[in-house]
Amino acid sequence: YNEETVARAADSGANASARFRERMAAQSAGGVVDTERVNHLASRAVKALNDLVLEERVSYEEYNAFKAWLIRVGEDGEWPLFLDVWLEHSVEEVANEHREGSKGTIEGPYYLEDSPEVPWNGTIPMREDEPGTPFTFTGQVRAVDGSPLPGAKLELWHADDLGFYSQFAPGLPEWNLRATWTANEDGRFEIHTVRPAPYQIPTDGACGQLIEAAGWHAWRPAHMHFKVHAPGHHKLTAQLYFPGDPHNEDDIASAVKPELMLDPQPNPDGEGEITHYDFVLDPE
Ligand code: MBD
Ligand code: FE
Repeated sequence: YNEETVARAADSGANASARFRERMAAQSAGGVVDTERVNHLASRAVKALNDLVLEERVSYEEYNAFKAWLIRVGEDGEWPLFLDVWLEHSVEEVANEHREGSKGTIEGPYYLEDSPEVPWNGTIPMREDEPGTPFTFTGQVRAVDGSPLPGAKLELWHADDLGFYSQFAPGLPEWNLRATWTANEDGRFEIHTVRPAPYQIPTDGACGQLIEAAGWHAWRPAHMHFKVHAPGHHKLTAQLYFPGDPHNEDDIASAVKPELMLDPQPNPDGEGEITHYDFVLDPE
C-alpha cells in the first residue's frame, strides 16, 4: 500500500472516539446516576492507584510521564482502543458469566451499526480485487433447546488482508468487509468473504508508545467479529479465530477462547477455504 493509504493512529482513534460518542448519544435515555455505586467504584479505583504508587514507590518522574501519557491518549483519540484492548475482556467476562449458549468475547473499537443487508447466502461488500484467500463460512443460528432461529440477524465485520478496517483506515470503500445477513427459514447462513489478516493495533499513537516502552507487542490474531441476534434472545457479540495463528496464545486484547476457534478446510466446491460454525443464543 502507498503513502496516501497509510493508517495513522490519530485518524483511526478520532474515528473510533466519534463513533462511540454518537452511539452513546443515540442510546442515552437520561440514565439516573446511582451515587452509591459511583462512590463505591470511584473510591476503589482511586485507592487501587494510590496503593500502586505507595507499594511500588512511584517517583515524580514516573508520575509526570504517566500524566503526559494520559493526556496523549485523549489527544490521539485512543481511549476506545486502550479500554477495549486492556479492560473490555473483564467486563465481557462479568456480562456473559451465566451464558448457556455460544461463548462471546469483546466487541472492540471498530463495530459500526447498520451495515448493508445481504441475503442468507450473500457476499460481503468488497473491492473487485480484494486481496486475500476466498473464505466461505456456513452455519446455523439456534436457541439453547436446539431449535433453529429463522430470520436471525448476523452482523460480520473484519479487517482486510493488510489488517485494516473500513471507516477507520483511509482509502477503503465505506462498507468494505462489513455486512448483515438474515438467516434462512432453517436458521442457516452462508457467508462469502476473504480471510482476514492478523491485526496490529496502531503503533504510532499513545497505545503504541506504551507497548514500545513496556517491551510488549501490538498484535491480535486474525479474527472475524460477529453480532448475532434474534427476537426474544440475548444478542451475542463474538469473535472467531484461526488455528495456528502465532498470536492466539498472546492476544494483546486477551479475547481468545478455545471455543472460538474455526476449523477452515480447502473448499471442495470452489476457491479458497470453507468453515462451519453454529451460534447458540440464550433466551431473554
Ligand atoms: C481490533 O481489531 C480489535 O478487535 C480489538 C479488540 C482491539 C483493537 C483492534
Ligand atoms: Fe478487530
